Amino acid sequence: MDTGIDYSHSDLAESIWNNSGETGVDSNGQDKRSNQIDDDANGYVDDWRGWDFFNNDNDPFDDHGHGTHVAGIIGAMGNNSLDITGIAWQSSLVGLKFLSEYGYGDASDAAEAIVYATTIGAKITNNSWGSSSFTQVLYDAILFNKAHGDYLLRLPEIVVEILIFMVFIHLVSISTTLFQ
Ligand SMILES: [Ca+2]
Ligand SMILES: [Ca+2]
Ligand SMILES: [Ca+2]
Ligand SMILES: [Ca+2]
Repeated sequence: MDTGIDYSHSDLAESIWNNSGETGVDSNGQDKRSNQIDDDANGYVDDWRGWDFFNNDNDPFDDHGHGTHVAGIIGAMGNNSLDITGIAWQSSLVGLKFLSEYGYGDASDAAEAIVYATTIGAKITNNSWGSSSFTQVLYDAILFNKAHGDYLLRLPEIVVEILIFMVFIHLVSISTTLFQ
């Protein structure tokens, strides 16, 4: 949940989530991704790879850069000789864009994105953003998420991944020291 994801990025492209309800062909032989029909009846037309809640369109492409940056830390593909390796690089990534090209957005769009993430069964949402004021609509969305059993951050999994990452960093620093 951020400014979107550059889903064409070579180190991320293979990990981008696809909505099975909006892919394939419909009964008229049209591509469900672009038939302008809400094939899975979830309230979003042609949302085959996430949603742009800021611009209200089906293209969550990152026009800022921050969302792609954090997506890379989480899920950049490992063992591919490209760029970096994410701390959980076998994850499936869905871009839920609610922040603009300037990095700001509305709590109501964030709330919609949380509900969307909950509905598609996302296990974790990354929330690298904040607000200084309480918003009821956001609070309600968090309660909705909680009621569906999927906490926004599943702490044990996150902790394990961070520990693995720290061990990795430690090994890198040891090997760097050895080879100096
Ligand atoms: Ca849909
Ligand atoms: Ca469609
Ligand atoms: Ca867009
Ligand atoms: Ca990589």
